Amino acid sequence: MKVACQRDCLDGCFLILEGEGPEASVRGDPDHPVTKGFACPKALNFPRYYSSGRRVLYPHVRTENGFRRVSWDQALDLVASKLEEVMRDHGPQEVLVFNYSGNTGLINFNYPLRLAYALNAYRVQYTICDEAGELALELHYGMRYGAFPEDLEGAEMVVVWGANPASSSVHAYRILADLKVRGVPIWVIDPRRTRTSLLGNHVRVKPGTDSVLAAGISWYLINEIGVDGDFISEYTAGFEEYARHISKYTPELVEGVTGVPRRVVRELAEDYSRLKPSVTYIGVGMQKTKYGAEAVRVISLIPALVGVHRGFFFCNSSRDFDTAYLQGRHLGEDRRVNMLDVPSLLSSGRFKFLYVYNSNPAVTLPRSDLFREGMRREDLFSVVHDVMWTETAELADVVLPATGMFEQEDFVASWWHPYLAYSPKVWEPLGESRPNWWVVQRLAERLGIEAPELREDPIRAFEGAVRGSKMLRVPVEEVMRRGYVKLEYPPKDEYQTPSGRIEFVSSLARELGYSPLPSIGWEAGDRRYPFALITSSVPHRTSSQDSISPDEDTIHVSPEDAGRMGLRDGDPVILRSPWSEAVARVEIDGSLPAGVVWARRAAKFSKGAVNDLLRDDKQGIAGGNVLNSSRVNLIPLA
Ligand SMILES: Nc1nc2c(c(=O)[nH]1)N[C@H]1C(S)=C(S)[C@@H](COP(=O)(O)OP(=O)(O)OC[C@H]3O[C@@H](n4cnc5c(=O)[nH]c(N)nc54)[C@H](O)[C@@H]3O)O[C@H]1N2
Ligand SMILES: Nc1nc2c(c(=O)[nH]1)N[C@H]1C(S)=C(S)[C@@H](COP(=O)(O)OP(=O)(O)OC[C@H]3O[C@@H](n4cnc5c(=O)[nH]c(N)nc54)[C@H](O)[C@@H]3O)O[C@H]1N2
Ligand SMILES: [Mo]
Repeated sequence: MKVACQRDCLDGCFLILEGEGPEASVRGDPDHPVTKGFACPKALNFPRYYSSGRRVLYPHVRTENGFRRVSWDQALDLVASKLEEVMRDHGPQEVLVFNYSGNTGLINFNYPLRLAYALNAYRVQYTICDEAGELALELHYGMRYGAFPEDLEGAEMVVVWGANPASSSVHAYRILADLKVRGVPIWVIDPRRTRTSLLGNHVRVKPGTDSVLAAGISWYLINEIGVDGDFISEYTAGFEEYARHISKYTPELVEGVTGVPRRVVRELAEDYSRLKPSVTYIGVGMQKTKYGAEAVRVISLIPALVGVHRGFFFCNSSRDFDTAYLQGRHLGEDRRVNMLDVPSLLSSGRFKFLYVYNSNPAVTLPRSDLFREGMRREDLFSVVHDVMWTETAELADVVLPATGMFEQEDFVASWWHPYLAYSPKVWEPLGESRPNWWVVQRLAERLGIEAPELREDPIRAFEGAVRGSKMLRVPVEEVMRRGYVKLEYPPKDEYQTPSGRIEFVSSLARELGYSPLPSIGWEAGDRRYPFALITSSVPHRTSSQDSISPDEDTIHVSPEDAGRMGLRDGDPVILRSPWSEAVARVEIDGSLPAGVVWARRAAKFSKGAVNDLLRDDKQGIAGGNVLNSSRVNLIPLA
């Protein structure tokens, strides 16, 4: 049985699944051009994970003494009547549908929003991941697609900038490891030493200063090494103004701000000039900083200086599918609230009805402590549809069981490679679990919503969304029959900006009210919170998923800081941010520089969670998050 992984991950694997239940086996499809016959540790664990005791098997309703199992009819009747009550007493502006990326199947992700639109309710603006960086690319390039896996395979040089594919994209890591064997230079820009940084020249930039480092590389190219004048005059606009802007970021200033010696900045600039085509693999991790999307702008413009068409990769999800149709946007008003604001809004009394699917915001949002506080409000009715008993589900008024990855059909597209895959239903749903679209259809019936979109068969809905696509050249039935097909992206040298060129000075930015030139910047440190707190992915988990037993994570501290503070492995410390505290055990970690502490994404400590401590303010662009610009103090507890 062949299935497509629906996790929010670049690799978008095509898997071979044998058997049903915990003993089933998973391997990568050897014929798939990117999966190439191997799977990551998460996928190998899927059969056990999806068969585990953490599954929500039946609908449950909260009572005074815990959850009580009810029938689907009872649960749906209750949810529909509460929803009607809130709509009548407070109006749709007090109803919030919160979803994100627990399942990235195009149907499972999008279809349920039809209910939100039909009600004129609020939905969320997706700002927790890479959206700000995506807009950053659009400002200068039109569409955001860049290098594909085959471009990476053919690169003469690779710069991995604030990403850790050894954890977050094992198929990209495999390509990098092969390139290293072939002697292709690899640069890795990351404050931490990682398995990826061991592949090449490791540049230990100070957290949050990447836009300045990118300006420094550009400075050398423009002022000393030379740029590709022919390319610049044929394919770009605004170079002179950009060059003047960059001239402020002198080697002295760049070295002082980023901590990277100017000799290294120059060497990297020389490699950019000498080794072509290169691919700069830009990380979401780096982008989650105060100037993260600005850094994406400057980094993405380096290839334009040396004459490489779209020589970057950040997110290839530019697709011409009619997502608006799949989401039913025509059914009502487009009311959105920035995800990052949801914890503070909920805890301050906003929204009376909350419907969560595909997400575990009680541990994945910044200020997750406020999210949990909000969920405890008496005047909030909350419904969580999830596969597992998560931290968010535990706080809900009604918990509904969702089908696991192999128990539902869907179409899956990657944000790295160009293949669209079909994943059939191959396991019987466990317990009474149901897919996302099924639940909203049943609610719509009960609410008397007439719109045929809320009765539409999900496969037909998907067909409606791809009917006009130029990228998908075959009928949906053929995707289902073949398993996966390659989407056709526009050529690399086509730029969909108003001028049809790479715009060093972005006209779209001007139109949207952003600075037409990248706003290069960095934040000063804060003595009261002397440690930069970085969180990132780990190989055996996707965000908050994949754990079968309860978590207790550690806070990683550099040997220098631990030595200075007299901390040993396992010692408890208070982690204090300007608004919240947690208690965690220390793990001394030689991969960290002094002044930086690390935990895995969505880590849970002996008291509190790492996300409680994180900043919820925004980047200048697209309301993007600044999770990795968070700061804490460490206070030994013993
Ligand atoms: N195994 C696994 N794979 C995943 C995921 C997962 O949870 N687990 N999540 C998926 C998702 S949703 C995403 S968005 C991607 C993310 O994948 P990546 O882009 O690789 O992101 P992260 O793993 O969060 O962080 C990568 C690196 O950014 C570094 N970093 C942090 N701050 C800075 C900085 O200021 N400057 C620089 N230069 N580097 C910095 C961190 O030290 C870390 O090593 O991975 C996807 N793949
Ligand atoms: N500290 C810190 N926090 C982070 C990040 C970080 O780097 N550091 N990264 C952020 C990023 S990049 C991302 S993308 C977000 C991800 O944040 P979330 O969207 O919350 O993602 P997950 O934790 O992967 O999973 C969400 C839930 O979806 C459920 N689910 C899976 N499949 C289905 C389904 O078919 N139906 C339903 N109804 N539910 C399903 C899972 O069981 C899980 O409970 O986390 C963000 N949070
Ligand atoms: Mo993400």
